[in-house]
Amino acid sequence: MRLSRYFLPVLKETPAEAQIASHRLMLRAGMIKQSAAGIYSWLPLGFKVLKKIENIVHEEQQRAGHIPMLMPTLQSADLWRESGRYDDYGEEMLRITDRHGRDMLYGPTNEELITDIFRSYVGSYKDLPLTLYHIQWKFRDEIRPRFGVMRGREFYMKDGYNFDLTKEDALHAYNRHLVSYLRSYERMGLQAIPMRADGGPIGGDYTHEFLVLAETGESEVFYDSEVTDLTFGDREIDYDNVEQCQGVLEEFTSRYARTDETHEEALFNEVPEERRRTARGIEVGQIFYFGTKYSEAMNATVVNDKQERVPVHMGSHGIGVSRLLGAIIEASHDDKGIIWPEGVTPFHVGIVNLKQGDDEADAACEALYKSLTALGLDPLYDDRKERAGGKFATMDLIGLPWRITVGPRGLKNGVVELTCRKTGESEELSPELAVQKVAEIYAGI
Ligand code: P5A
Repeated sequence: MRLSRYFLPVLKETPAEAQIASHRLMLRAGMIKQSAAGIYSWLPLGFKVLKKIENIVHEEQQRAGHIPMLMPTLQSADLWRESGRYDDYGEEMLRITDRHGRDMLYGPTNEELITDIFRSYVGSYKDLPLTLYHIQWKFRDEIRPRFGVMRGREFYMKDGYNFDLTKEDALHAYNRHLVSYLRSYERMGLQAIPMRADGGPIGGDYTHEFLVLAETGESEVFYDSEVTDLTFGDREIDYDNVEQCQGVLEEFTSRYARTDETHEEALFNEVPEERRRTARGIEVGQIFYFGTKYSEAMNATVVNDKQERVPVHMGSHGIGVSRLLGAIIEASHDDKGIIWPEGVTPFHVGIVNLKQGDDEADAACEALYKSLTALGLDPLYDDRKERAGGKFATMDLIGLPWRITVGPRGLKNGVVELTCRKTGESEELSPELAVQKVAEIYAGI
């Protein structure tokens, strides 16, 4: 993309309404624009990152054997009356009446809708196990939407639902989700720690939240510092292997790590004092096992091998896709702007032409742009007639992990400059080597 033809409405001033870095930076970098309290338009740069995150989630869900689909945002109230949650959900549910006077709602989550789909088509244990998921907008009429996309009213969520014959099978589905979530967050450059949590309005007492540690996080968390040493890495996992998935659960959840809702001071005090930590965290996902809560209320049953009709065991699993942008920025920024992890960056590399209009510099930038694109990379070429300082400031603000700077002086010696956004370190190399290096960096991502 050439910046002169892109739509990147960066702001010079710091918006007064933004209280935390990620919100400020998303507004300043022209990623989002508020349309109403807690509701945002995703401008091209923000949309690009949103799609990158969504794509990682899709890949990791499908790697785990979960099946993508799409359900609507608007739902009929009838299903929620069946489960008993229509009244329970309270003011957070946005209720709508259509022209025929039918009660509708903008879905805050989809347990009811998916259970209805399941019971309409599945009747035998032979069709299990089954995990369906979608990535769709949700609406929760939060009393205090704040911090931009972090606590929105309309937000983008991946929500998955498993249907199993037995509790054991459903717990395997739970473990599969835990593994796939760990992988997903790491690919986004994040450490998200699974912590024992509370079921809230979704229900179930077996649930973990995934938290990214950050001072601006809304949850208070208590943990054994050893949990921050754990990484999933690129180990191979067989998602059908029950013991392997259970092993990962034990590895990542056996130490003390809890949100304030489930915190137990006495248990926490058993952790050696030097390892006890109290901090704040951003909840970027939650997984639940809730047994037959919805299947019994909504009559979602299958016939087992003894010809008995039994309710299925279920769980649901959510990732806050739009919230993740905020969480990633909270975890990775400096006073100049965002620093995108390579896995989610909107463009792989920026090209800064120090002297637009200079034949040699223009030609070198064009050549770089072509070679990078030919390798399947996605560069952002700042081809505007602007001061070098302004171009650098924009690149730093929007946070591309790598920048190639091209100017007449370097070109005389046959070199361009490759700069790492995170460390600020630069090296001079030939344009060919710079392209090769960028390609190598992204080869495994
Ligand atoms: C699991 C999937 C559920 O809704 N039902 C379907 C279960 N879980 S949850 O924890 O309530 O939400 C899942 C994740 O969505 C994100 N999230 C939000 N993001 C932005 N703004 C909000 N107002 C908001 N509410 C929830 C969180 O990341 C949460 O973990």
